[in-house]
Amino acid sequence: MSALNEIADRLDQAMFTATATPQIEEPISLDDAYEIQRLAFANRLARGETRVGMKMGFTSRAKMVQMGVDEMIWGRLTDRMLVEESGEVSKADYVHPRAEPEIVFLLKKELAGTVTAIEAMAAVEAVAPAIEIIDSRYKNFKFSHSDVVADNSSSSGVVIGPWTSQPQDLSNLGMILSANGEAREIGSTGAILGHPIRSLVAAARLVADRGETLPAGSIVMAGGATAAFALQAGDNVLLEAENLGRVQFTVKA
Ligand code: OOG
Ligand code: MG
Repeated sequence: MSALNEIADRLDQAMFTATATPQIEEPISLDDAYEIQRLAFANRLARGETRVGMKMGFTSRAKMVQMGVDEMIWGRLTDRMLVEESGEVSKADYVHPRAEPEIVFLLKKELAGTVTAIEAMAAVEAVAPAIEIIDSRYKNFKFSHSDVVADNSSSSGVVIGPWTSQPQDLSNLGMILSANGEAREIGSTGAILGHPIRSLVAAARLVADRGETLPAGSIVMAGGATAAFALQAGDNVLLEAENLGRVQFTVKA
């Protein structure tokens, strides 16, 4: 078994058992980190999960500053990560989950490689507000750029709100993420690379760099517009996104 496989299995087990694992000791290249991500994801597919899309990370200044990584990253999503709107998650299923406000695109056409913002928007079937539940498998939620990529960019869960098929201007829509009626993070879709469509443009390019595409029917998460906050048992988390609607979920022990 190669070293990359061993790290992939360790990260997969950490995720599966919701137990923190140490950061990767040896410095690894970004290529190796994406290969570890691919290998660990293959374990999930082998357990019967299906791929539903991808997520972008570190597309806003707030997220880069909070985590100390200043380059965009991406991760893979499965059906098991989808949390029902107004549903409930169990804190015990995660290591140290956090929530952040996002925008999700549903694609009606495949996208890959270099595309313009107009081409990217033409491939979008619908847009929805979403709350991402991120969870690092690393101790203390601390990681380097390559560590977090190997850990599937902290992909863990997503609660998707109402789909809008003819979205208006997405450049500056207010987002309020609250817990138990108290605002925790306030931002704008404009915090995502100036306009969330730029995240979809970047997503098409980044997957193509690794020989992949964004197939029709897949969802693409544009990245957190604000910093994330730590979830506690008992939290009712609500995202209100201007013009796009509301989405919420509850955390139990
Ligand atoms: C890494 C994932 C980043 C985002 O939206 O920027 C991310 C992390 O913060 O753990 O999901
Ligand atoms: Mg995110």
